[in-house]
Amino acid sequence: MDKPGLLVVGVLPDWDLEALARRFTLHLLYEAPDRAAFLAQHGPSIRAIATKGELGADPAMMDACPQAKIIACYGVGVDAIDLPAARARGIAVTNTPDVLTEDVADMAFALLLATAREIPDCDAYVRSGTWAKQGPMRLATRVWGKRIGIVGLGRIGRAIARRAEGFGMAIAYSGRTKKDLPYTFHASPAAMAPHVDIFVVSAAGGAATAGLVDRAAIEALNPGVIFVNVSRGSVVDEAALIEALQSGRIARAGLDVFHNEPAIAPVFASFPNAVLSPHQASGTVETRKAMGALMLANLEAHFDGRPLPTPVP
Ligand code: 8YV
Repeated sequence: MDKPGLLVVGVLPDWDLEALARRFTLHLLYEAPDRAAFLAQHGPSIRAIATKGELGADPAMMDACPQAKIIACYGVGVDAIDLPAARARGIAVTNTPDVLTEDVADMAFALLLATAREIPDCDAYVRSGTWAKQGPMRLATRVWGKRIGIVGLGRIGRAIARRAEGFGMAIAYSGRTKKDLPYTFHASPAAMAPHVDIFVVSAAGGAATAGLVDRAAIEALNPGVIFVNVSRGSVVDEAALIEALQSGRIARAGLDVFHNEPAIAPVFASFPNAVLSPHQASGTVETRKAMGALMLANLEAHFDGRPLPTPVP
């Protein structure tokens, strides 16, 4: 029997492509020089779409693949998938929650420690021989025991908070609802901003949170604050963020996500007080294998007529 056609929107590791190819006929959209022509040619035989958090799926793609009744996302964030359009077409959407939570929280702390303790500069100081020539390096700033504020206390936000407990921090959060947790709740990022030394963004992306960390929130930050974002660039007013980095209100920033990835605003590269990362928070072999396996499990369940393991409501 012919294997069902699967549209693969973005590059996936070979181990995933091999596993998917056992069950599906793969159509690799990312290799196509002309996307529209590729979709026109293969769309009619495609019965499922495998996409990625940052690539999503738009209505034109859905319309080009009228037989596709599932979009499986390799990533937890489905903000780039047009969910109402999928719903209107009777297309199920799945994502990969939980399996990446701890890695993303690790990355938030990696960026926090790297910025506060100036790890990239430490590394350069040793490699360049400056240490041997000039002696001890300038002093950095402490992480443990500080006041951390987390925007969005979902799965990832809670994993960041658990790590913050280990660092003896006073923990605050902002979100839609107050949770039954021993952390201080603020109704908005702007309300939380003046009360923290470290400001971490971990809210889900999408229309509901676009610009949630607005200019008012950034201008309410304590001068000297450390700013970390591991969610989506869209959650933050990037112009205000850039101005705050220029003025020094934000003393240090650890950023894994940006507007317009991967062609981000070039000015970020000019900030000596920022540590930049290419949307890499879930980027470990272990987690990416788990994400690929969960995406495949969702696709298999769909074609076997079983309940989807992780549907997006
Ligand atoms: C990306 C992510 O999906 O899970 C998410 O929402 O942003 C990431 O895990 C990852 O880069 C795979 O493309």
